[in-house]
Amino acid sequence: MKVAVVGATGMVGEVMLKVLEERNFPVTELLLVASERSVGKKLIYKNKEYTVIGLADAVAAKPQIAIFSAGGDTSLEWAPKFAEAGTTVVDNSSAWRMDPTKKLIVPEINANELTKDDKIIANPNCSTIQMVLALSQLHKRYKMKRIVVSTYQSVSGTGVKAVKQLENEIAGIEGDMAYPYPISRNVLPHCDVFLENGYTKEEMKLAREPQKIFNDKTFSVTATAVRVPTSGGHSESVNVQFEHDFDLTDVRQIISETPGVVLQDNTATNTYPMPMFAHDKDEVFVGRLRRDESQPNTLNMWIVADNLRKGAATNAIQIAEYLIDKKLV
Ligand code: A2P
Ligand code: 11C
Repeated sequence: MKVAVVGATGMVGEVMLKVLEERNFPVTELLLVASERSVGKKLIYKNKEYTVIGLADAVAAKPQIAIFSAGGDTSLEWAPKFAEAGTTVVDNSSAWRMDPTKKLIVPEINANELTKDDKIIANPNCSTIQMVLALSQLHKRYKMKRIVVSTYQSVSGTGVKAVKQLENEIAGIEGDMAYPYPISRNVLPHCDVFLENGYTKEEMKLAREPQKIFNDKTFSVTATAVRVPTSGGHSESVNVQFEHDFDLTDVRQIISETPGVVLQDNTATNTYPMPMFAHDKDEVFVGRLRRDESQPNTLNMWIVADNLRKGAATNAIQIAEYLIDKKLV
């Protein structure tokens, strides 16, 4: 496969190269693409040096697959150009997610919707991916009615500048601020920009993307997204009400059998998911399973994943693997 990684110099791009290498992705030719600022820069993949190229050169090279993580504006402008040249784009930005003509894919849930005609495929938001994957098999069995989710999101979700802000604050160094307030020793109920309805963009992604992924509008989601001073790994407290009642033993069994999900749930041994355990892992970790005693058919759970892996790079690469496996590219 001739593969382009667009945004290869970025934080997600770096993880993409690592994941492609780890999974021994069938790369025959690799194009590493970034902004004009980075053209000529050298990057290493599988011990070999590659020179970063610009977008126009990458389109002209007609890769079979282009995996994008270079921001929404780059995707809006360039994904259609790649698609026109015959390249299938897997896009990690929010640009195309809610476009009714584009599919929003978590491979374990809905990759079977993909066809050869899908030339731009959207990767969901990181906090959405881990939540829907953890809930996917429970939804099948008990049918979700309503989700109330509160997130505890790491600074790596914001980008390099935010990671630097946290590091500077811990080291007591003055520097540029990615957030309007300090993040060290603080918690910001503010991920991404505020919208007219008083929610943030991140909260609305959590509210809307799951229905599209499950192709099901019969359940609803309300979210509060919070930034916490962890460097990597997003955590979520999820309260989910089902149509049907459940048995906690069955819930544990279902979660432990959900592809891509690991159950970490034993209060006797203080076993529960944490960002420090999820770091550099491709799976989604679930624990603190307990019945919400305040209303029927309702479950409380805690979900953690590496937001740069399953939340971004790994999910996008799994989509690309599916396309190859099913001969859709
Ligand atoms: P560059 O390093 O040349 O700026 P991050 O999410 O860590 O901020 O990274 C964003 C990625 O997207 C980087 O690889 C960045 O390249 C790339 N990028 C940003 N703007 C553009 C653009 N206009 N065209 C191509 N790549 C871009
Ligand atoms: C965050 N979820 O943690 C964001 C980062 O729509 O792909 C990813 C933004 C997106 O702030």
